[in-house]
Amino acid sequence: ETTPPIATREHTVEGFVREFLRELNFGQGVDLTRASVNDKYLAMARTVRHYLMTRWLSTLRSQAKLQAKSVAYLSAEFLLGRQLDNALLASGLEDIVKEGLASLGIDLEELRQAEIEPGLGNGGLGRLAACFIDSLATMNVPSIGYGIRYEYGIFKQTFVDGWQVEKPDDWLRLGSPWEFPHPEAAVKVGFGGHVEQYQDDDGVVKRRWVPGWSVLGVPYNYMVPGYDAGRVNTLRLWSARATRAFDLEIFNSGDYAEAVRAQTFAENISKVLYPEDSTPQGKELRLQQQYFFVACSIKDFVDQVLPADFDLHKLPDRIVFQLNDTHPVIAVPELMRVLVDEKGWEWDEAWAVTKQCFAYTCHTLLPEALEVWPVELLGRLLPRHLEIIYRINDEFLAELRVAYPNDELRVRRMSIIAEYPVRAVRMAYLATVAGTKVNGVAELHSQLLRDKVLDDFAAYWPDKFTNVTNGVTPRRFVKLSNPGLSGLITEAIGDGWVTDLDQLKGLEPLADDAEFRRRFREIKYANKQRLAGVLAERDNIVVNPDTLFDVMVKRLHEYKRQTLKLLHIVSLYEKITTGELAIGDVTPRTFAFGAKAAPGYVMAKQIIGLINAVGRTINDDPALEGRLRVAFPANYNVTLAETLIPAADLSEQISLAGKEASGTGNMKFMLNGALTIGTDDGANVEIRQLVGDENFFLFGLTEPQVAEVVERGYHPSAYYETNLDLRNALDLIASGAFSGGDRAVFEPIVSNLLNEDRFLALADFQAYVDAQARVDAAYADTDDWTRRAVLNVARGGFFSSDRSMRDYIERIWHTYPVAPEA
Ligand code: 26W
Repeated sequence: ETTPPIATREHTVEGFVREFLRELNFGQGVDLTRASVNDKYLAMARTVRHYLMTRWLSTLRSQAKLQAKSVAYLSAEFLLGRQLDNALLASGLEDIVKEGLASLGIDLEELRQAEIEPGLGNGGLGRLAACFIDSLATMNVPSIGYGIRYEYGIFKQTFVDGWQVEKPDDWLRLGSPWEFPHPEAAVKVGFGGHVEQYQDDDGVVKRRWVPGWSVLGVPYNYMVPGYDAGRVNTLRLWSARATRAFDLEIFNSGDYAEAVRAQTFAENISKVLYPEDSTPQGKELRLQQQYFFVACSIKDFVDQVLPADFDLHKLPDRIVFQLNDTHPVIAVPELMRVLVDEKGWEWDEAWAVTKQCFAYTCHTLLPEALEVWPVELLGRLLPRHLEIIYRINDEFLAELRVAYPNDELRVRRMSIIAEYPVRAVRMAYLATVAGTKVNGVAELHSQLLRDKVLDDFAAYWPDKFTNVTNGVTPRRFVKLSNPGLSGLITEAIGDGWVTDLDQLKGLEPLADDAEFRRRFREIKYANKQRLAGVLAERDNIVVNPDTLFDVMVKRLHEYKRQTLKLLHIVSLYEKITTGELAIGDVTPRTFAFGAKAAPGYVMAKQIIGLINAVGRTINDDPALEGRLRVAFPANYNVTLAETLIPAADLSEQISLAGKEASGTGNMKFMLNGALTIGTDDGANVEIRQLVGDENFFLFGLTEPQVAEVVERGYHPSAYYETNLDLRNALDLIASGAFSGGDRAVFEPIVSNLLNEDRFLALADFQAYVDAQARVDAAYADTDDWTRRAVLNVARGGFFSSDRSMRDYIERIWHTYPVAPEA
């Protein structure tokens, strides 16, 4: 058989220059002398992606031929970050491009800065999905990511008088060179309507869904290029369009305005990413989004990806749908509906297949973050799915009643349907019942899932539960974001670490090498200078690279306890202003924050206001002699993380024990040579085990201690009354010292801490301050600090997302790598 050839590009400077000019002239329709930065960026992006095309097409071709078992990673969020550098790295074009652009008098850095990052995620969960697909491609694992092409990503954060104000993230406005739209391959998705009974050709009574309305899902493909000649996998994001029938009907009725409105209605589904992180709003549009992308994806996989003659009974040998939290769990009844209603299978037959096709990852422990959909809403939007969920639940409960004949209370506890406060579907329970495996994202988190959140299920299905500790991609978060350190590492141990991060172990002996430490320190210093430049340019913020960079970047949430860090800062300030502490005895520090608050999360927005207010006061106070500074750049995102993290000395991971599922920022800091001050929470536990107690600043209550304190009855005011430093800090905030004398402004924060303090910030205050004193002492010995920093890098290899992928493969997916044909 003859296979048509795939076009290739010439990997030379001249070849690149030719392709680039062709894109600029023919693609953008401009000549270099008149090209804008955006023209050049777009031409550059298209040129680079052409260099990846051969690998992408041959990956697709080999997958079509081999039909190897694949992973479909279903995620409502993919927080990709900028694409250009990653594509350059993956295509091995960096040197050629630098030379080629230079010969044209173009500055690569300027083009880099022109890219608007696709912020299609909120935080940890979305960025994790992006790291995972990078690792899967690099490791040659057949896989596809499925998600939503939001027209507006995570909002752009601005500060007005220190208060967060959100602006729409219009990330597509200057063009989107990384995507391949396929409107001709749109799929139709129904909503609403009713379920009807009918007789099939054999006279059997069946039920089927008659949707009330439908929309089209248009696939947009993105390349997911593996590092160093790996596969180029696909990320397929769905965009909603009105169906032709939908608006034609209304057009024919003569109501033009109504027809256009209908179009807007349909397209709203993929309009905007919900900025809620951890508190579900129960909004109808959000359920529409979830069903929309999941229905598109299943249809796509069954009808397009699989060969036409595929026997769906073999589906579990060909695919595993990994559910990234509960957001895509409606896929379970959807696959049942496809098999039973559309393919005409028996229920039992369909359930036997369906329950082998899914696995579920839980990313939280907060009870309020567990999604539940009111039956009223679900039944209105997806009536057939609700029926299917009821039947899954009926059969599950019947099974439980056999296993636990005298324990009706337990059976009710385990019901997928909650009865209170309203009848609702517990999506985590549905995922647990349907999935082959349920995993948490760090050892402690998985343990708490088994022991607390899903304890009844773990007792019933002990083997279903497993752990896969999160990881981060070393390509983006070390190699690209920290070129200085990457160069030093490669010089010392070769470049194998980029795809085999355990090789960082080879750096351990160098922690005792004074010359290595000197160079390591020099790189950290240069990274601080680079950050200082970015903050000056981007935010008009001045920071001093000769200070300790103490960094806390993550979503703003009470459980993460930005207020605890703030109390430390305020306490320091208070002691200096009262003369209790001489300014000359204070370790010069730059406290950097980056955090977005969900727009409706009032307390989180208050805390942002307070950080900025404290920052303004401290930064303007000449008595501090510039030794303390607060830097809170607005709109923390992946791009900023890439310069902030490599510049950090100290990583703040101070959530209340038992609340942070894993954390992944903690891993990025470790791999970039920051030391961690942290609680015994999430993946901090594993970080500390690996790096050693002596190289980690541990403080605070442990999870069992937290449980005990809460059990006994927690009274935050007791800490206020007995701890003078804490009282002084809180009193200073309450006095209006940071709000121009207005005591009302931050009163809600203070009274919340004194009266409720759900996350025990006051209980951990003294331990935190003591740990910060240990940080100061350790930092004073510069050379020894560097030794510990080197050990953090050397012992961080475990936190590569490549390792996470190996764990998923071994414990959950049972798939195999398949290299693309040459
Ligand atoms: C709107 C409802 C909702 C509920 C939960 C939205 C988003 C969530 C996510 C589960 C929140 C999230 O991003 N969790 C984070 O996942 C990371 C990756 O596993 C972990 O590292 C973080 O600890 C966890 O908070």
